[in-house]
Amino acid sequence: MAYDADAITVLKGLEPVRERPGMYIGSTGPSGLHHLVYEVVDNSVDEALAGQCSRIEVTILPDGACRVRDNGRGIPVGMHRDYPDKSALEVVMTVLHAGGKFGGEGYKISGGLHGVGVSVVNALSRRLEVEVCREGGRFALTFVDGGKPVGEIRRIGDSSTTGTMVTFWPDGSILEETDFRAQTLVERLREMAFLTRGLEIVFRDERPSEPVEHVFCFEGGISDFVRHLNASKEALHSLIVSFREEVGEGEVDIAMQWNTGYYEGIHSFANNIATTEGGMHEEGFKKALTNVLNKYARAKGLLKEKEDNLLGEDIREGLTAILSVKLRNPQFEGQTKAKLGNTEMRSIVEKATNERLAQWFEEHPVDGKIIVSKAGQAARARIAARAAREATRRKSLLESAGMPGKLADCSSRNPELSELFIVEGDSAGGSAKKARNPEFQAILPIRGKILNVERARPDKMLKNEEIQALITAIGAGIGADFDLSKARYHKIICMSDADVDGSHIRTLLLTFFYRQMPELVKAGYVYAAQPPLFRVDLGKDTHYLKDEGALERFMGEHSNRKIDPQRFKGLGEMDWEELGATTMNQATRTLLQISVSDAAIADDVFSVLMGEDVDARRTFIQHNAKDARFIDI
Ligand code: 0RA
Repeated sequence: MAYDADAITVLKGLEPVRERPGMYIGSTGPSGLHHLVYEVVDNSVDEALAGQCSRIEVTILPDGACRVRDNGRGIPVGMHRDYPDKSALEVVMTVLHAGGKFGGEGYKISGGLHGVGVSVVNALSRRLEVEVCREGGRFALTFVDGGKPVGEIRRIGDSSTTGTMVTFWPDGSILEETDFRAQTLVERLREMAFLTRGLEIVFRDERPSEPVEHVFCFEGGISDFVRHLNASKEALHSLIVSFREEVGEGEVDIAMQWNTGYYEGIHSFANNIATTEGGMHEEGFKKALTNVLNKYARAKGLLKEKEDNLLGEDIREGLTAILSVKLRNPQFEGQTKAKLGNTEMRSIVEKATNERLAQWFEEHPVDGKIIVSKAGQAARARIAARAAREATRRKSLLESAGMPGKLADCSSRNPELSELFIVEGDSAGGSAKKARNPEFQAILPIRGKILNVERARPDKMLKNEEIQALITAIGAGIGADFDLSKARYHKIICMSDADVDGSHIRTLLLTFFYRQMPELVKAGYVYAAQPPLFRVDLGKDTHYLKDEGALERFMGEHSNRKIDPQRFKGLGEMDWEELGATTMNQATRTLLQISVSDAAIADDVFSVLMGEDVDARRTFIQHNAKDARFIDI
């Protein structure tokens, strides 16, 4: 069967998308907005996976629209079998699930988070223009108001090439925000380029007076990804372990390298979608990894007969790995549909890893010995850390009510209502204690900068007093023992100054939560307080304004009047009433919820921010300092 206009199967119209956008793009916030871009790009990447496209350009236009152009085959433009009066292009753009991937024929393997296709983007755009080059012509069609076609498809010229160009203006009446954030797009597009070896992805932001451009193309594929993730760390051995196997209609692609750090960074993908909840492919990989290393260590006498086997967690300490599988009918399960359910993938990945990794170790005895020795050290540190944890637990039982002395706890014992404010400095801590509602707001003052957990061994970290106080106050344990259901507060709010030091302290705290209590972050329990930057007294009234933008707007609204704004330099400058009214009172404050949508990207950001590489950190901060949302990864 010719795969063309006829292969497009039709399921339903676009109204459901506008009625329940969350079902299709996850949320109507920033993550949903960026999802629209990925949905279009995914279609172009599918063309690349089918061997039909080598270049994708993503451009944010000066007026805020997003344009995605590829050199694939172009969306079919002929009349559609099931809709005699409509072109296939119109059907693809206005009918859910009509992307051409559902007929069985056509794409062997395709990505896309929900596989709903580019029509969802149309449904959520106030305007969308599509141009296709195909069959010697250039064709155009425009839609407005969430997918209403303006006339019919028109042939607007000749063309000797093929490809698709989609330009869309997100609909601000449905999406909470329509401003694309360049850094978010850059990170995800770079990730897509790593995952699709040899595909060129260009990103251009034309909003600034001097447009910014990035070109991503990685001939090394996921090996380059691992090199990139480890670039801000110190590699334990120079080579990157990598192997790729075609299995049936799919493939398994693995690259890995250990670094001298203490955290595990295994990032798995299925059809280019991040499987942050793991799944069968990851299970198979971990099982084989533990097996291969123990066998190798015993065979080479690096592990003595009377010694215990190395545990998986010992072996994975400091490991950066990318595991990317492609398969025909991926089953996504789990709370966020980010867990691969296909059972056959477990044995396929396990078998490939058992064979190819064992072979690699045989061929690289010098690296092999270094890696096994690192795992041995991790095992000894694990035993020491357990002892330190036990000591923390015993010590906290001896103290009054088991809680740290500095904690001003709340009286409520209902975690859903309870909030913990982590406050920098004793003076701000004092104001916060006066301003709080003691029934459900607890205050934990911390002194200055807490330990950087990115660079400390787990047993050393557990001996740190501020860290101990945090663990005890939250009450849910730490690391592998962490139990979300024991968390004593469902809002944990980092309250620090709006200056550079304050943002460093906040980043140290977030690093600690992300590395040691990732479930807490994923559950959405972690927040940053947003103290205002300005105070303006007008007559009898006092106004608090959160940033320069708000101050400018306020001055614009009161342009008859003389305004003398006071700038807060830190939390300590506010009296307790002010702190309460602006930052703590539930009725008047704003909180920023910390989210982690992509663990590989978050891992990268934290390594850069907190790791050894000073230059990388400086560059990152210079690029992101102006954007207050940067902590919202
Ligand atoms: C349906 C069928 C074919 C390609 C496409 C859709 C297609 C969609 C998009 C969206 C963005 N870029 C795209 N490129 C292609 C197959 C066409 C054929 O067999 O020639």
